[in-house]
Amino acid sequence: MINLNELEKSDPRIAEAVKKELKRQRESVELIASENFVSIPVLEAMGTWLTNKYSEGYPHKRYYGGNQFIDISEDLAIGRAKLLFDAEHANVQPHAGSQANMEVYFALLNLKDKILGMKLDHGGHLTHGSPVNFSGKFYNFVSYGISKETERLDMDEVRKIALKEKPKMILAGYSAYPRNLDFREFREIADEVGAYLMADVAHFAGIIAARKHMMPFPYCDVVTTTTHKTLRGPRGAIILSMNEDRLKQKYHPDSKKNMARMIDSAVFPGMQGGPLDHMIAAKAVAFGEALKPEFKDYIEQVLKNAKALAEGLIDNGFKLISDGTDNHLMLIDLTNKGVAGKQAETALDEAGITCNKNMVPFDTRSPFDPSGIRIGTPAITTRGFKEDDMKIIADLMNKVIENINKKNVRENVRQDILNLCKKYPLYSEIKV
Ligand code: DSN
Repeated sequence: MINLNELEKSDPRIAEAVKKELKRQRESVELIASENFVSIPVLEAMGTWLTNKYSEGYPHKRYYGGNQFIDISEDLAIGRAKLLFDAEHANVQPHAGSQANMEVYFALLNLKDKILGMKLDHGGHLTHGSPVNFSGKFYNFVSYGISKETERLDMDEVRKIALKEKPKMILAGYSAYPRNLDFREFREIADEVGAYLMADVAHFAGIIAARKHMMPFPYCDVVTTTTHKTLRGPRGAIILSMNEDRLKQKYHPDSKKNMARMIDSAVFPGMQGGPLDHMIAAKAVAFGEALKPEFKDYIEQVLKNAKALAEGLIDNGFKLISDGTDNHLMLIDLTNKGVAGKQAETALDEAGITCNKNMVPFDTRSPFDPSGIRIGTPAITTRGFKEDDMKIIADLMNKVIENINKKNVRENVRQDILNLCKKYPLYSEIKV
């Protein structure tokens, strides 16, 4: 049983902040599309003495002694990750998604090489070439976006850009795109221009693991994902790759290099030192959970809830990018409601609904005060929310947005949200 008894005695100010955060999570509707609530076993694994160990290297090949039990944990994490994603190789040591992406670029490319990725304001990620991020500074990123008419990816356009730019790598993946990706089409384009195909599936890894999205392998050469979004594990990331022989033939016919070795040495010693062994153990626990049939039910409900929430919002006059969703997230352009993203984020937060402001494609406003918000259903589905609750949430969101200057409306909605949250207790086993 997790409690904070010792923390309360030794550091009451931190204990207080930790307790208040639990109360906030329990009493609000968490719609941030990239967040989730891990299980108690995952929390327990994270809070162990595995954090005390140094284990540079990989299982059974370490630079420090005393790693026999760390090896068991990392071997389990690797084996489960491979099963979840049909991968031939898994590196479970990346500390976070940005590191994982950096490690792949470092493994396969030279500085200033050209990468074709999705535009940030069309749903791409900071590490997909933003000029303020290492990716935009160290590599030569060119980008594809969505079509203005359909608000979806136009693969003919991606192909045209790839043929013109001849990138060394094509990057498929997003952090704010509400539709599925077709890895097979990306592969065809990559083959035409002789590029590596990398997928960053951080947002939809859980949907892939539940086999509710096209599998990235065998189409992609390498796949990165964080472990804490739809996959519902601890914070962190992994890198997956495919059949070494195929890659050897394709890229390095005469050398001993292969994808697995290149990735492993980019992670350690290339970019990282000692792995976070307590987090790797927690990743293993979460992957074990994701291999169970219940995880498939969970992801199905995430998708049903997203569809129901999208419908509820559309019924309330909200403009959703691409007019709906295939996955766990929705991107809402608030222009027709006369409210900006930042104002909406603050007002909804006061009412107990947590989301984030977000650029929308072709946004004319700034990233600090964009036109939209992004929402998603992974966290509330973990709590047990169902389709009927989505209709209620959509109506309450509309109430707040339509009455953006009315504090009393927000206070009334806050009460409705508290009542809704009481129906689905969070971490009721934890008494702090
Ligand atoms: N910050 C994450 C998200 O919210 O999508 C991506 O890394």
